[in-house]
Amino acid sequence: MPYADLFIHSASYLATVRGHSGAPARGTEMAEVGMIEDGALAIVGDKIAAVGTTAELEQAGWVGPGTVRLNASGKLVAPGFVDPHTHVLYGGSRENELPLKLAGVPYLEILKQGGGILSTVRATAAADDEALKEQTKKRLQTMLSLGTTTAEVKSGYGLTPDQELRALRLIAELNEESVLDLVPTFMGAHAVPSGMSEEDFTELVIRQMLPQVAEQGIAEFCDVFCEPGVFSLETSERILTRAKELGLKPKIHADELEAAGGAELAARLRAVSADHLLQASDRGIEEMAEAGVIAVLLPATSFNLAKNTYARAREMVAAGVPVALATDSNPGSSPTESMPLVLTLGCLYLKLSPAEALTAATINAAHALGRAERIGSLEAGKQADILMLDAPNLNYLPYHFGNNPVATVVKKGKVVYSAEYRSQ
Ligand code: IZC
Ligand code: ZN
Repeated sequence: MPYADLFIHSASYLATVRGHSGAPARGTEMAEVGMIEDGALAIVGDKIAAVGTTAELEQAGWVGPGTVRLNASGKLVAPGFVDPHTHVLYGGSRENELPLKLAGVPYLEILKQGGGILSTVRATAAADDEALKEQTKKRLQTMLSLGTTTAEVKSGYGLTPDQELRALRLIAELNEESVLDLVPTFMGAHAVPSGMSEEDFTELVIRQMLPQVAEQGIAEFCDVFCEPGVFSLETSERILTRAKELGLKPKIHADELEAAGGAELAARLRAVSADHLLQASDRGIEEMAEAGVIAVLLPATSFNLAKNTYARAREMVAAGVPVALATDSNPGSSPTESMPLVLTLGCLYLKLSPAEALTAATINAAHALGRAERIGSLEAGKQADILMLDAPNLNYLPYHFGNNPVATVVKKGKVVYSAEYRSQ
């Protein structure tokens, strides 16, 4: 047995979130976070070698002369957050929409007038590769400092074959160049470009974009903004069916603003996840549970649209739908990078318990990205993506909000962020 390279010890609490790697946590399993008091982790290379109490791991002989020790006393140790729904590759920003929003102009009305997503499409096309990567790297760095160690990133601000392929190529480059692991999703069907019909654009997505994306192997998932006034249920089904045939796994923006049968479609397609779901029907929720579709809930979007409508997470948990949480980080409806904020909103407005929210932001989020065998929990053999949080217990994490609770981020066994460095 080798000695540990890194030994994190004396954690007030260590939330392992263990036991859910084979299948997402559902129902009462979502509250099982495998908590260890006075917890410790032995890390060898980029992997977790052992998990237990500090005394157990010391007695087992993990700590040797070359072992670096990190004292987590007074802290909560948890898996790195997994953010399974983001649109962080974009040019510009949209603070100009804030006064319109405050005056009551609806999100889709701004889009219909050529603003919203379409204004970000223009800003993204205007930025050269380097500028776009620089802006995105800054957001990724913010995410890392807030505890996110793996994130999904969608294309969708290109809307032409060239620009969509460029976005996916840049996501691949950013994955190589940044500390976070990024998971690429093709979302050509994000908005219908000005001057085109939904039908013509859908043909472009199906006949040109999807085959090229599949051939280049640069996306794992395909997503569609299924919403009346954007892409209809029928169009969404056509696109996702073709995507599946080409080997891309389906995800769907479903039932966000109107109940349109998106949850039912996700179940029918056996989508990996259905996201948003504020207006999902009872039947849609039941069918998602039967089909094992993960509900990726985005409470920061509800909060930021200031509509006082949140997804019915309690009904979903009761029905056996596995629930995950994500930021939806994007310049229009959720301009934030903060998973800690999402955990707070998930508790306060989705009524998840702190334990359920943590499960949703770690192992269930990892399942929503097809990565649960490698990340999302603290178990021997898993990648060493670990947070030391300035919270004496789990309740404190969502309770104390609006500040960054992250003290230290370990990614693949290396300390990559420490709050202490900030003042130096
Ligand atoms: O830029 O507004 N909802 N897509 C669907 C978004 C929000 C992103 C945006
Ligand atoms: Zn989204």
